[in-house]
Amino acid sequence: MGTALVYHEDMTATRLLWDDPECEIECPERLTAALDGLRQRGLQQRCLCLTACEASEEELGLVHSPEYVALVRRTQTLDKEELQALSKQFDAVYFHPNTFHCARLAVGAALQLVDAVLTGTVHNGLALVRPPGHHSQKEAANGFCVFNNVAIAAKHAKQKYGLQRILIVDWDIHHGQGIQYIFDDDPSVLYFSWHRYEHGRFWPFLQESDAHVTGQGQGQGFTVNLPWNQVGMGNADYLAAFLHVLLPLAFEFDPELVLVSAGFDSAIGDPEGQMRATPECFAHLTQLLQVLAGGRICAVLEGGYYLESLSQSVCMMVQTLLGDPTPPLLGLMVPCQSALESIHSVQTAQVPHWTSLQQILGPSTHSPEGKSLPLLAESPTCEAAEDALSPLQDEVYLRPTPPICTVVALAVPGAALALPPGVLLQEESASREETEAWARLHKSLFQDESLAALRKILCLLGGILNGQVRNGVAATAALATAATLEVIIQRCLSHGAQRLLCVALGQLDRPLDLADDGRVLWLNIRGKEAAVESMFHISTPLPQTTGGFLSCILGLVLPLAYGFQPDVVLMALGPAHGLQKAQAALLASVLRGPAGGRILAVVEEESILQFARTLAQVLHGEAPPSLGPFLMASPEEIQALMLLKAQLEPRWKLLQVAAPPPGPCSPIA
Ligand code: X5A
Ligand code: ZN
Repeated sequence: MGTALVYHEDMTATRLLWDDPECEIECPERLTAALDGLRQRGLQQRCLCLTACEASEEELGLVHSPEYVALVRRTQTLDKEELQALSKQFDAVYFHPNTFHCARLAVGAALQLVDAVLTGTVHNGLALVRPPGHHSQKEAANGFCVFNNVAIAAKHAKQKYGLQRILIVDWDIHHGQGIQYIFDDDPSVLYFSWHRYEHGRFWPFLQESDAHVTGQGQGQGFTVNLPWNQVGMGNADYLAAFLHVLLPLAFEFDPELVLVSAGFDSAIGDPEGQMRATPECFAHLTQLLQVLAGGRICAVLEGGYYLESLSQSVCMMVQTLLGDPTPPLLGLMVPCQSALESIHSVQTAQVPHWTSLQQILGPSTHSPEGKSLPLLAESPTCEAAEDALSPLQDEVYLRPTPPICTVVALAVPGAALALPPGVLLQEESASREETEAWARLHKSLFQDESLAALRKILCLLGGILNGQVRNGVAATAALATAATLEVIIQRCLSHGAQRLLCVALGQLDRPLDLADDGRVLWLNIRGKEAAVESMFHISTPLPQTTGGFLSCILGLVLPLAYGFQPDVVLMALGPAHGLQKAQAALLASVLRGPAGGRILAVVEEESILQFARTLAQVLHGEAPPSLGPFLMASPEEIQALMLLKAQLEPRWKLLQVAAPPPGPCSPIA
């Protein structure tokens, strides 16, 4: 089981034969650049490489009319002038004598990938294809696209495997209007697309790319358009769109398969997109999608025209699909004003269709007379955010994978746990002298057994801090959990960690003598009131519904975690934590993101037998199990979350979900 890479070198055999500035960017080097990058970084060698085969005419017929397929087939024998004349009948398209062959390989590659994932040959994969597909329609080529690779793949997954819910995430910077049209009234395919829109002034200049378009008939609410009205969107804007729009809907939808229309013209340096997201951002977007559909992700290349950025972003995605940790996201984690307006517009359009958004916007927002939330603090304009973002680095950030991935540390023999393959049991302990020195503040709490546990934890933590070990799970003696946390925090701060995020579940108080200097962000999730003691000391009750829990993770924990940019994450399950296994797994899985995979999960000994295996699995890169049916958050849960967010937003800008609309109504204007 692993990651498939589907390709055929014949897909480099179509190219523009005449002068056309609009089409010349769609060139064969796009594929060779991506593949060279994968090879140079040793990523291709780690994938299951499959050679694409042409799709059959029957498979093309899942989306396209026989007449259109016949028309494309005839281009094989046309001369250059005839090809040029035919190309002119479509918008931003060129044909080449090899187009039919390449386009059939592109569809075939997408279908092979879906087969490999749905038969369980691999967990996930990427099809590197040309021509792209998402603009193509039943009877029309459009925007460099000939056949709609991803739409055909979705139809195939429904028809051959009986899937009932497929999520398509289109992160290409153009609107995949072809996919939208094909599944317009189909509630079994949730189509999400963000795209450069500029209020309709950007190609393909369509009204139906705007946020108010949500699908037809039974399919209402299953088309989700997020139009970007300015260029320069960056990592924080993309992350905010995932946390506050896509992921809430996706969890509620509960897909069986995720297809990604993986265009990288949304990355920095691309001449089409003019956006600012760095290649690392695509590692994080991929990792966030991996918690859906049991990790079954099939990505298919769409656009991407700046070869440097394209190849680095493809590497980031494949590396993440393979289970490697995500490199830290650079830049100020502050979404720009225009992005917040766009996010708000799609939330407003979709709120009648999705309970998860009703939770976010508050109970009254979906009724016609309902008012939207009180408007929130200012955020910088796109220009300001742009200045703050670092330019594309010469070398993409690739952390060497630590020699040891995931380690479980137990004081008692761990044989009963049946650890998953690839996860190691910690054998060594830190020296007694060193451990006693760390524990001297709590001498009375650390005796024989608890000291033995602490020795193991310190040894594991040392491995994580010095880069020998990626992450780990450790057991603490029941009475010593709080004291152990305190020692871990001190050890992190005095040995290299600039910022430490502690997510503490259950009855665990923030260590009293910890300075509130911004180096530790303490987030306690437990069964008591929401409270903001400081911008770095926050408590929130543990929601009892799946909807409330998801809102807490996506709307609070992750925005704080990504905004804080920690270099280590500590997740602690203390006494009376009340978490279910699937909840703990989801939390651990997403908390791998903000700190480059460096996370230590500490579990008090009563829960360790129940949680260690699951936590080790997700930290090792497996998808978390499903949370079960989506139940709407209770009014109390929604209120607690909104209260916290309102207090925290001035410091933690990724929490924002609404922005004041510009214009005469605005108090600042
Ligand atoms: C797949 C893709 C873009 C077409 C742009 C035409 N197409 N100006 O990125
Ligand atoms: Zn594109």
